Amino acid sequence: MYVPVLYDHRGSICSQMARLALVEKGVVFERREVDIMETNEQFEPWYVALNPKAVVPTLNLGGEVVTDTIRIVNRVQEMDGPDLSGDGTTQDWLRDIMAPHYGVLLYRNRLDPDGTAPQIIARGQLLQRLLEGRPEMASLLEGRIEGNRRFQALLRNPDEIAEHLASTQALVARMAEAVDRKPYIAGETYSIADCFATAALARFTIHGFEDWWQQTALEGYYTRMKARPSFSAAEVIDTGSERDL
Ligand SMILES: N[C@@H](CCC(=O)N[C@@H](CS)C(=O)NCC(=O)O)C(=O)O
Repeated sequence: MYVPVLYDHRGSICSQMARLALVEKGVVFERREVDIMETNEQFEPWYVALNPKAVVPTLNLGGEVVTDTIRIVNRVQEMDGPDLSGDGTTQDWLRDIMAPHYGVLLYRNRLDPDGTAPQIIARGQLLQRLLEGRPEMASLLEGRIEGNRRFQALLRNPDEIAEHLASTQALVARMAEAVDRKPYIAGETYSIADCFATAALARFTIHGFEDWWQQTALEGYYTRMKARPSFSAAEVIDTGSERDL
């Protein structure tokens, strides 16, 4: 028998979603921290061989390598353990809760007065240097450089940032409606949609968005999710400052 290995980063929201699914399923797994912030380990050839998009998380099930958080939690759901499949709305929730541009929510408060984001500019420069040193990764790195350019342009546009905030707030309102009708995001039982919702609400808490759901059914829901043993076991982070992420 193998021990599943999750390649992840402690603070990454996608990693927290995957960890919650594994813990709630009762899977015994090992974590391998990939430093996506300081040393940019995600671009090391050994990691790109596992995850060609060079992002976390990646789940290795004894040689079956699963990437993309939605695919990972669905694969975890197929493993032995409690049924986390939810109802007919589960997959829509996974897509919708993954949809916000979490980077915009984070970096909108790290802008210089002229709208530039020093960390994102530094990331673009790093990608450029990597491209020069690793021509074999040209297609991956050129795609990421283009994404970095689009991200920088977006951050310079206050209207676009406001649109992202508004659509994220609308998502939270829909989540509140869902848990007003049923105990969990996707129905009567805990599901992988709750793993996504919990990690997202944790992140929104760090951003200071709690007033979006105060005095809605989501308030009690989040209290219940935090009280589950999985919250601490999966190291979900909802305290500290945006700077620590
Ligand atoms: N669609 C991917 C997105 C993964 C993703 O963007 N992961 C972030 C952390 S939450 C990451 O690895 N960032 C590192 C980087 O952008 O270089 C998934 O769901 O797995």
